[in-house]
Amino acid sequence: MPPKTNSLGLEREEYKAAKSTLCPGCGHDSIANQIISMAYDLGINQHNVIKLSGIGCSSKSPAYFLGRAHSFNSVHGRMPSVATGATLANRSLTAIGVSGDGDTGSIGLGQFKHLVRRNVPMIYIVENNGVYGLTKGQFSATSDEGQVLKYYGKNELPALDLPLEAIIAGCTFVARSFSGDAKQAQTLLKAAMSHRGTALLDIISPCVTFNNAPESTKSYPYGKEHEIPLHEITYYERGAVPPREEILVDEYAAGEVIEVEMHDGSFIKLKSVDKDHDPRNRESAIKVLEKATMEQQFLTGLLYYEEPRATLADTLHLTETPLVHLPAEKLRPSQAALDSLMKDFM
Ligand SMILES: Cc1ncc(C[n+]2csc(CCOP(=O)(O)OP(=O)(O)O)c2C)c(N)n1
Ligand code: SF4
Ligand SMILES: [Mg+2]
Repeated sequence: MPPKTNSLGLEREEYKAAKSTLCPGCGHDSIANQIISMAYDLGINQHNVIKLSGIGCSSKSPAYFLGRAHSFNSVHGRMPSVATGATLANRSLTAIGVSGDGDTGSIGLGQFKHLVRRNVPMIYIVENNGVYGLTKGQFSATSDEGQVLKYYGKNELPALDLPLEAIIAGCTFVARSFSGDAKQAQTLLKAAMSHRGTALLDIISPCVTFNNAPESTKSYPYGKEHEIPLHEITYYERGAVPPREEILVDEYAAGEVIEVEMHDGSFIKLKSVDKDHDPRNRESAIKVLEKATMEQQFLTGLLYYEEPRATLADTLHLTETPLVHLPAEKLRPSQAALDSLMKDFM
């Protein structure tokens, strides 16, 4: 039997990259596998993708997926500024950033919030394990308040909620998932690929070496037992027709279904499970997250979605032609223009 291939005639194997050097069972490896499956299923052309990361076990992940894509492993917490530059220099690239809770929530929080505020078009994945895995498990900005770790004592500080930070900063696609829920994470990844603007995916990704005790909200046992998906989510590629019996309604209440059309004509269908949450309502998304924090609920799914707003390249009125493809004479002022400018200073 010939091997199974996708719309580009490629096998899933061809979307893989280097062999992982992370600890066996690390949640980050599940996410790399989910990115591989997403890209294979959607028939993504890897040459049009740039992978970006900072520093951390999570930030090593881009080495383990899409081996034919462009890649830039930056400095700790500085991936957002590199991503901003890369996506401005070549607006035709699809950017996939992988970061950690330390990389984004601790050292990189300022950079992250400005990336979101500027609406840099990219998928921004936080592999959130609630510790600094690479440097041996210190508390991060998303560690549980009151958590006790053998070598570091008690965490006295409240945790930051990265989806909440993203919504407040103006993010138009905000989701949370669990590395142990491969189907949901893959569907959200596919939807995020169709979004025009920053799409934040905060994926709880357990560190099996330093933060996997059942009472930690970032552990596998906790996630498996406490995950509350807000809805069943299905992604339909552009042109796909959903089964006929599915009646889509405008008003969203528990048990009903909404359809959210994405920028590229694909759409997602959300069927609420037991929560009355409309992801198109910003106030409701903020309230749901505040309540989840107070009650230690592990809610997953699409938390907030808004019609795409101008991306940074639009705001700066950049030409549609990627800057990297413009000839030098279009990028630089002519000698005559410079001479005339100089005259104004004389
Ligand atoms: C400027 C700078 N400060 C500190 C460090 C040390 N450092 C490396 S990775 C890291 C934290 C990584 O944590 P996280 O982003 O959560 O990734 P994880 O390893 O948990 O996946 C720290 C503090 C560094 N490399 N550079
Ligand atoms: S230390 Fe933790 S985060 Fe790092 S590879 Fe091991 S399990 Fe994963
Ligand atoms: Mg971490």
